[in-house]
Amino acid sequence: MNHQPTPEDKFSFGLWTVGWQGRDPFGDATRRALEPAESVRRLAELGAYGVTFHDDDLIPFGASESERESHIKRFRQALDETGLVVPMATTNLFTHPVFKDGAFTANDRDVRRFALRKTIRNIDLAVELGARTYVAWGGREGAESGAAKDVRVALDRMKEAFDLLGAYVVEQGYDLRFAIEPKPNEPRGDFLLPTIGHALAFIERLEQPEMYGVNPETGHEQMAGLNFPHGIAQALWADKLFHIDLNGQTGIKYDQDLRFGAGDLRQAFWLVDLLETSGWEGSRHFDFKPPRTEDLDGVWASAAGCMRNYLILKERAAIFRADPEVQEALIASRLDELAQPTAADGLAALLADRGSYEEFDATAAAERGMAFERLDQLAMDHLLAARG
Ligand SMILES: [Mn+2]
Repeated sequence: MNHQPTPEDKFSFGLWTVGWQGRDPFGDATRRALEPAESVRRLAELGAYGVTFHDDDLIPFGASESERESHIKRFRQALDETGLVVPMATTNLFTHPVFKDGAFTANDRDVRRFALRKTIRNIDLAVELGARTYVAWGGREGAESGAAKDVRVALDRMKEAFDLLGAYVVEQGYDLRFAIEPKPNEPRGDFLLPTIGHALAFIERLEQPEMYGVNPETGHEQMAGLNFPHGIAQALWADKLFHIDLNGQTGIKYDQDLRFGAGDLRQAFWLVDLLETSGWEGSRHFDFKPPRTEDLDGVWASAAGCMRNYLILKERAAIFRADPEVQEALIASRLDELAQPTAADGLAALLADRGSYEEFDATAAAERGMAFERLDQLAMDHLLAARG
């Protein structure tokens, strides 16, 4: 198979990913700044479909109205020239020092009001550029110490912010949904809405829950030691996977943002298998950071690697699913039985069924092997291209 991406693959990249200059807590930038239009052109050449942005990626914080217009104009020209689309946009509510204690949940009320206005301003631009999804990552919503943040009250403020943003979108008649991005920590000591599960539970408390879903990121769940494909499966099950951030991470440590496929390769394989078999139609969005060891050639190699790894895993997963021996192994592991309802005969029949309890042979059932190891080795063989 050809692993050359095309726009039909729906790969998208944040401007801040390839545009990352390599500044980290211990070192200065190792690369020059990229003009957004330059990134758009290079990504289009590589076979991408879309590009996404934070307001400040496109228009530097504090730019004048005329500067703002010229930045937008140059970006729009590059989009028109290349055919790249903008499926999503988001707000930077974490870089400027004003957000040091958060944005929607900052203890300072005037900071919260500024954060909402900054977000609303970029929602207008996002819609103007065709975005249908608005991501919200609370990059400073959290605390380092106990008394500093009353978490229950902060969650009231978080709900208030999302309800106001939802009301604005409805009032304007925009076709836009919000995707909340969970993360357990970094740069705050502990974040609010740290995992997919926390975010899903929060959404149900909002005034118009149907307008909100999640934007899970591979590394963010893995920083909490969680299984990313399992989290994505639950988001899909809840019909709440509104967007996804693909990258790589090796276990519980700082946010590595490696290119997709680096890090936990087995989880990457199961994730691609899940996305491709679920019929999910969202863009495959990469939120990674080309390591600061790389020059610009390395940046584009890293971006190309994200897409290539996705396509290779997609191919390996499809071959895995089509292998007759795998299909047989799935039956041996009784996946077909998992798909059967437990009591389609109803509660009364279950209670009357002596075979389900009084005459149930727990010892015999306990002795039945599940045959998962054979199934998993087949997956491993396919992932490593030792089969098919
Ligand atoms: Mn990350």
